Amino acid sequence: MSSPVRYTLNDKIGVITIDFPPVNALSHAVRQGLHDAIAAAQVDASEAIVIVCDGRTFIAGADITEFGKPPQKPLLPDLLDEIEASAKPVIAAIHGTALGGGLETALAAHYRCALDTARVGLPEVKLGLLPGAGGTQRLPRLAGVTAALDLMTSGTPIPAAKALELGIVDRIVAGDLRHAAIAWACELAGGGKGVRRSSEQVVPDFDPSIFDSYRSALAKRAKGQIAPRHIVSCVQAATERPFAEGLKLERELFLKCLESPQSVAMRHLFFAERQAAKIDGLPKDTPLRAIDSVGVIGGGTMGGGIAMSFANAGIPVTLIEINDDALAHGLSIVEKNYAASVKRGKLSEDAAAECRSLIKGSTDYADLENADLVIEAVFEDPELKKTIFARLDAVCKPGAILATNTSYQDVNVIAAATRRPGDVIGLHFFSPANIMKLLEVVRGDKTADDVLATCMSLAKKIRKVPVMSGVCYGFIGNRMLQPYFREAQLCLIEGATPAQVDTAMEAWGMAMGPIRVADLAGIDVGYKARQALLEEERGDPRASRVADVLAEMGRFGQKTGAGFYRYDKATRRHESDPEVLEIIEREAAAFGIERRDIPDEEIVDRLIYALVNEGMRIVDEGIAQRPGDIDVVYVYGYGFPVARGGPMHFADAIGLDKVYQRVLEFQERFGAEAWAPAPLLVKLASR
Ligand code: T1G
Repeated sequence: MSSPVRYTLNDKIGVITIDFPPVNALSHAVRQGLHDAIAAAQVDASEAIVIVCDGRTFIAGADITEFGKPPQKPLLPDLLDEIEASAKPVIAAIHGTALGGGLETALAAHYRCALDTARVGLPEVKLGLLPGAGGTQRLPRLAGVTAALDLMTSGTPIPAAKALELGIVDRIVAGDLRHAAIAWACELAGGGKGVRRSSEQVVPDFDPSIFDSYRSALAKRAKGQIAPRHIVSCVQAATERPFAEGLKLERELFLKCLESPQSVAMRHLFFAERQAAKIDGLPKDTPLRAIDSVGVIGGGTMGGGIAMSFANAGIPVTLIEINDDALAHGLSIVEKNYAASVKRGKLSEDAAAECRSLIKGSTDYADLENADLVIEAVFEDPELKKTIFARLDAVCKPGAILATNTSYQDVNVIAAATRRPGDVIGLHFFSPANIMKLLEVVRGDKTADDVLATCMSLAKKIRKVPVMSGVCYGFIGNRMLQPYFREAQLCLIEGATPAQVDTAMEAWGMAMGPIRVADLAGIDVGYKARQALLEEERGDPRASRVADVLAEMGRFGQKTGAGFYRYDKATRRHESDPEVLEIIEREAAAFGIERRDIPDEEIVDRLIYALVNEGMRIVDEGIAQRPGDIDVVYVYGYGFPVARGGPMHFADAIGLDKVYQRVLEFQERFGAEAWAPAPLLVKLASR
């Protein structure tokens, strides 16, 4: 098998070319090839060396698929020391994204040039890791402590212009990168410019208190994650210890992270997210429909956010409302959201104005006749949705995709309201739709393959993470949320307080506890959904009584200033409300429940295992293609901790037999039907 690394002598410049699709990851073969090429260049007639990549990007990091396997030499840190030790100047020529070990390779080189479209970054922290090939020691020496900490603890890449400003790259080039890099190498060699080792640079001045301020900020922002705080220790070592000693600490802490369950979980999510974008059985070359214009029905919170998602990706949107007042209100929400993004520095004034200009309002469905995609985002009234789809069927051009943003309704029933059910699909956005990354793509029984493929690929274009779901009540996310909320409500009526349930779940890692989520989503929403169900479909009355009482009192949550908690009008801060505790005790007594102290561990297990058990059913029924899809849904849509990898990965990590035993125990204690173990759980646990 030929090496993915070529070495050619171009006049007096040695050119090392890496060609290892799709992203030139530093696999063993690439490392070996680089090692051989650098060694060859040391002894040939070359006067300088260029490292450049073929394909769509410079090295995008170590090969993540090799993690967890026995390491093969040359190891990356040693290879990069060889590159830095080269007697001849080494130039890294960057295009696409130089990430992780890729940027570290460039930092070990003596000079760096980049195309103006390039981006560089150290995203290891998103994998529960830290830069493990000298990045924590070389970057502070080149770009300073603050920039180094920001790049490594955020994991967010920066554009080439910013990298130039920070001294990470030395030159921005345009046009033919390889040619420009070779020309520059000639210049350097001709100008007698020798090697310039990053490890020998001195860290620019810095404020020593920076490390503690980052530690406290990260303790909040990356609650419970180990990699961010190890990154701070490594960067601090770069300012206090000789390079070699700093490298030693980096290696030690890198291996700690690599072996941690957190990194295993986050690496699982990396691949699960990419797998989720693939539809089993759908040919890769399924033709896609062109989506150059979009219509959105309903200018409420969801409709406005959905319109912004498309406008932010440069796709013009027509926002439809029933009358001018409603339209003006809808557009004012969009205005406010863009103003807020500018205020937070997320968007420049110009960019916001440009996106805003792509959103047009109308009250006339005829303005949708040429739209390629129309998304209905009105409130959850099944009859209203059917009426809208019948109108769209009459107005929209053949080949237009008709989508519903329903959170739980039957997409097949909605599709049947048209003569073109093959063009109907569910696109379930999450609130706020212009921020939340998750998009549940709901495949109806008659949804055409090209409609599905188009929407999965479109999701990436509007910077969403797509996960396909089959049709069932609540699809993947909201269906699993029902038993999760059921257990939260039962823990309340059996003895816990709202604060105890939320604190237990947030300490475990959930972004927000279930009771606060109920107040945020609106207690009236769940109440109306229950009222729309038949009595026997509403499930255990003990699990909704308190919420029903609050809803009937007009306590809908944050939006009314009171729900399970009371909310401060100005700060929106929540506080416990003794009146709610009285209601819980009264309703418990009405059910004849003797309330007891419930340990936090039991609260966590009941809620998380309820999720897992329902997740098993969803996989078994084929509603989700694979367990990893469920993990992506919960991490991107429901604030499940990334460091635990999602509910299904978490169950695997602690052992399905242990989960099964606990579910059986709960079945014994809390009810045969609610806690009936999913057949797939029984099967896998017994194996
Ligand atoms: N290793 C192995 N496979 C990778 C990979 C990597 N680093 N990066 C991408 N792939 C695969 C991916 O699974 C997919 O495969 C295909 O490439 C296309 O990816 C020592 C420890 C580069 C911005 O974290 O962020 O270096 O699904 O669909 O949207 O300090 O990939 O087609 O079979 O994402 O155009 C640090 C990870 C590693 C960057 C391109 N590097 N990659 O995005 O394509 S740790 C990263 C990305 C490290 C050192 C440490 C993105 C991308 P498949 P894609 P994309």
